[in-house]
Amino acid sequence: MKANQERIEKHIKNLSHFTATPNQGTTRLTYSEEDLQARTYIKEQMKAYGLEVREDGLGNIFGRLEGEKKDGPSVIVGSHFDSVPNGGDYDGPAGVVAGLEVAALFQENRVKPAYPLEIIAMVEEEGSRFGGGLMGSRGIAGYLQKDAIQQMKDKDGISVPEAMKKIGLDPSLEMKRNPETIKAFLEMHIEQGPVLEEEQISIGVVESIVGLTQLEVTITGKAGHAGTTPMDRRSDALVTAANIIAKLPQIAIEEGEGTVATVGRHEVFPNGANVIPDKVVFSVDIRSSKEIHVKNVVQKVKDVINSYEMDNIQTTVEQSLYMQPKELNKEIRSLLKDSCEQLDISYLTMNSGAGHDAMVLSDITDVGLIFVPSKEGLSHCPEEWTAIHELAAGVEVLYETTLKLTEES
Ligand code: HGY
Ligand code: MN
Ligand code: MN
Repeated sequence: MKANQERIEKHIKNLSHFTATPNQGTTRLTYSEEDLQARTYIKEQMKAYGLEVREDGLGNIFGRLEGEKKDGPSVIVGSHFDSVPNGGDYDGPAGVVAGLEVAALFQENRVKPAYPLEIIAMVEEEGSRFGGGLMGSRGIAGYLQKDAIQQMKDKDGISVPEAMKKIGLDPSLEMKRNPETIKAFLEMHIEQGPVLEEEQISIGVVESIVGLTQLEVTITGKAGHAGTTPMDRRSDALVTAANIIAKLPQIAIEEGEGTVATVGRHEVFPNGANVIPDKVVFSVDIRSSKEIHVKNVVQKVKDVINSYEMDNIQTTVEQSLYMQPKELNKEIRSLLKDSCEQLDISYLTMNSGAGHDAMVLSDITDVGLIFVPSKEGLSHCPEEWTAIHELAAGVEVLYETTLKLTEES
């Protein structure tokens, strides 16, 4: 069954318009005006494809096609639709559009599945507004309680429930999904790396996803006048932070095995050119394919930070996200490979250095994740790009696999 490339291209293009930074990539923060525009569009498309639409207690969007087995567990297909600041048009939306196209093909071919099909568009996978990340899928998996959600605030101090209400969502609804209502979850995502393009292979069947953690580090010193404070009487939070950050890459390099550490977000207070900074907050993102390396690096980073504690410099480290490495379901991996072979689409098996909602949902159901090529391996930047025909190949693999998973077993 061929996917409709015009429809796929239309959805990708339309979703790319919902950005706070036109001509400078996609910036679509969760529960923002741009989220609301994208959400409205996605719900309209779901209804057009004959799906029953609802939003859960975090604003994850579900479009449901009933199965013959009314109360049977659903096969869920989709991804996230939030973005990093100035990101690309494909990270997340490629998987949501793939879900929409699978639903369109079910409708076009009048498929009456035995098990229900649900298309999903999840929120706050990147963590760009509320920190941490994987929020939508962690809510579904039951890892987030209502009081924790109340504490999750953006840089302006707006909480998740407040932000939800602002765009007409209802935070009192249930977030957690009963695992017995899910048969499987399938996600298509751009690779965000160079392997598929370099090997000229169409599909990556993902075997495992790296373990990852995000730390929130706060360095507190003493504010002062840049001109009148002698150099030997300063407690400069920014100089301390810079000394710490400069040491982090070497910790990851020495840990080896592909371990990575990144300081991506960094805020200086009060951020005046003639003021000695009294506070710096920065993130540390640490990943490795083996959990022991993540834990080792976290400990070494904490030791470095503690070594800068002195009378006028205080430090704190909070862990905003921790995910163990995940191996994805073997049966679904072989179903995905069978679909590639059936369609004569080239594939290879690979591991993921990026985190995905699939790694969270693999704790409560059987999960499959496929990659499609990223041009020059670029992602999390406006240059992110995947050819429509490559997206279509991924959709066709998903469609065949979804047919198998939703039919009478
Ligand atoms: O950071 C990641 O790996 C994903 O893009 N959220
Ligand atoms: Mn991403
Ligand atoms: Mn993503």
